[in-house]
Amino acid sequence: MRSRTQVAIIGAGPAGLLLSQLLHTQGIDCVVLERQTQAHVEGRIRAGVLEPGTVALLEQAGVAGRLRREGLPHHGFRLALDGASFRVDMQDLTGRAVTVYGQTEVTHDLIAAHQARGAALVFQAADVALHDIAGDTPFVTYSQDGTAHRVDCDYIVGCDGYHGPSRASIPPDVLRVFERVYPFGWLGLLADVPPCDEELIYSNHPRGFALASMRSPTRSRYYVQVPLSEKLEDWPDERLWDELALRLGPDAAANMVRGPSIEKSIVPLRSFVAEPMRHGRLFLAGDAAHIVPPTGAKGLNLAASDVGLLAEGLAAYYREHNASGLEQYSARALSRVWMAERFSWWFTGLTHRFPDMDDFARRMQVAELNYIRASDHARRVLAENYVGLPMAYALG
Ligand code: RFL
Ligand code: PHB
Repeated sequence: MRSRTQVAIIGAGPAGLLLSQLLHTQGIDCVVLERQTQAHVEGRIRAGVLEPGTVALLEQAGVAGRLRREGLPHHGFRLALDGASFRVDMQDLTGRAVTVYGQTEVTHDLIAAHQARGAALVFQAADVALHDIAGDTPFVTYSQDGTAHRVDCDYIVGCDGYHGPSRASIPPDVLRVFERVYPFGWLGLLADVPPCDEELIYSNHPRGFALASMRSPTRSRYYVQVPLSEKLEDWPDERLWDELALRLGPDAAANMVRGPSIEKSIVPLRSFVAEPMRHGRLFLAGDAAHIVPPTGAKGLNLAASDVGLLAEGLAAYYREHNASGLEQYSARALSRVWMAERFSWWFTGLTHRFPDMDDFARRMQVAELNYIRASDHARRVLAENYVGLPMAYALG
């Protein structure tokens, strides 16, 4: 079966779904092709913190109704060193706040909006392949239920995550990749218990990093740093709760409500950037082009700022034949990406135990955390990055 659209989007994660919704508001026709089932896409537990810029894009896309009602505004967060914590007041330091609202909910709201308007959102699209990306007549092929499909288009946008086919379609002599793999992962736990604090707690502890986060007043999300060799079956819930109580410190432990996990998984930590984010008629957005360690809560937010830029560029192109936004997309997106990469790498280094860390390196962490606690300037640098750097920083 053969069809035609203006923009073919590969991947129905937050990047692909938000882009499709933003393009819809501009009257641009697109198709989203997703390999997994809807249930699989909606069931993935991932990020939880939205920058104000991401919330603004979801508003612009017309999908922020439930987010406005149920999202939790967070004006600050806590940093703990060896169990004693202090607060970083984002609102006071930057005038802005983040919103705690799960990626699962964002994805759910975006899919619901697509289905309500009967948009072209194809689940279980197998063998997605990109063709003629460097030429003038790009197209995407896939199969579904044994039928072969071909979608002709003006542009292809690869929103298919780290393992998808889009980045792999760019010739290796064009693509440059930059990478850091960290020697540990995060063991995460989701449980239907009230959070141990009103705000998030990032903890640097001699036993390793821990994070207390949440999804709602009745659902908690916790993480502990673990070696990559660790097996999930060696972490029954009670062991994980004990470890969290130790690493987060006595105040958090006193308020911690334990309960059975409803999800538990180990995620490796990686920094990765692929340059450029455009090749011919293919654009990359979100995890397809870059990965950050989750410490800075930037992964989902970068996916959103990429597609915000791309939607603007495509709108100008279709509205007034102005291709400058599309031409500048890669450089502008990468400029912001690198700033978020730097922050995520730095915050990971500040809060985690590294296997090769000597006493000097530990003292450096302690001194830096004490400096952040003591200095408004140092706290403002942290808060400005955490809440999300203004797009203007990247536009030059
Ligand atoms: P996604 O969400 O990975 O979506 C990509 C989509 O593309 C589909 N796909 C294909 N579709 C068609 N054909 C193919 N051949 C395809 N191959 C793949 C996939 O099925 C999927 O639906 O990327 P996107 O949209 O760029 O969004 C990025 C965010 O999801 C990501 O940055 C964050 O979730 C990263 N991340 C976290 N970020 C945080 O800020 N905090 C976290 O706690 C956090 N936890 C996580 C995470 C990422 C994880 N991954 C990717 C392994 C936990 C995990 C497990
Ligand atoms: C989460 O709630 O999953 C979360 C929050 C903050 C992070 C990472 C993950 O930095």
